[in-house]
Amino acid sequence: MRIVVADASRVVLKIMIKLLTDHGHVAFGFTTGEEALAKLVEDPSVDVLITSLELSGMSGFELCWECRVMTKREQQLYILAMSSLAAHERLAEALDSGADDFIGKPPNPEELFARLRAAERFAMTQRQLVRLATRDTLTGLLNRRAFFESAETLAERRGDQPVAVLIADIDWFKRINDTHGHDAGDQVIAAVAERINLADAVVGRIGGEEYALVVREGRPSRIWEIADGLRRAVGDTPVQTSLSAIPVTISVGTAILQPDETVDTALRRADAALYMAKRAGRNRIVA
Ligand code: GH3
Ligand code: MG
Ligand code: MG
Ligand code: MG
Repeated sequence: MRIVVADASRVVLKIMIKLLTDHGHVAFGFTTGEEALAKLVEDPSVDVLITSLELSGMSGFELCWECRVMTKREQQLYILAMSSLAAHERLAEALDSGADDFIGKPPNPEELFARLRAAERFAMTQRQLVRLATRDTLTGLLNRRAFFESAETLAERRGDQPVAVLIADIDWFKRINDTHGHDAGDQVIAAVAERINLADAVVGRIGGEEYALVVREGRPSRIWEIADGLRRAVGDTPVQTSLSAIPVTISVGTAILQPDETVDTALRRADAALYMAKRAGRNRIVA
């Protein structure tokens, strides 16, 4: 795991970091709460914070509290509070400040690793829950709700950077189901998802055979190229299912987010464009 340790004593830090690194963890030591917090805010991949409650400047209690407020993580940070003072009084206070668990200082290595194993179990459950809540099981893309959440967040923080939305819908999909069966249809849905899952976009499955993307792009010609790239990625090669190679095409509608517009309304405009693409014969883009 990736672990941040905060303790006022450089000696304690050195010992703990050696102990943690020897056990295969990646550890970062800080002598103040301010520095530890800065690391946690900028590095969302940290799993665990082990903090002494007695820090100069920002206290360990404040650090616990700030972590809960400041680090907007999809995945929770596990906080292990460490104190040499009257353990029981401080325990309640530390937990109320947002700590998950508590260990005496200096920590007994066996106890420390047992508590870190508990943290690991917690983190794994958390990851599974986040995945179940946000991902579509068939394609692994964001599900409808998570797509809108991520897309709106991206849109809110876009600043001067323009953003566009795209809707892609598989053409004549009912025929694919009717001709090749529902299982093959599912395989087509998954294969199309893989082909349109652009690395630098928020991508979701928002309907049965309907996908939506948000890209950081405002130039109409580039948006059209992105959309046509998706169209070709799907249409150029038939989808190989367990039984047959199925030719598949998509139609795409696009819209550029206007200032103050939400993803939801822009997507409605993209959907209207998609409808026109279908009317015009499918396997095409309407911007
Ligand atoms: P169009 O070109 O106008 O989009 O025609 P279409 O046949 O694709 O029409 P429509 O979008 O209305 O059809 C979607 C069909 O997708 C209807 C539904 O039976 C099927 N479908 C929805 N979800 C799933 C799924 O998870 N798996 C499979 N196999 N089929 C699905
Ligand atoms: Mg349709
Ligand atoms: Mg369709
Ligand atoms: Mg559809």
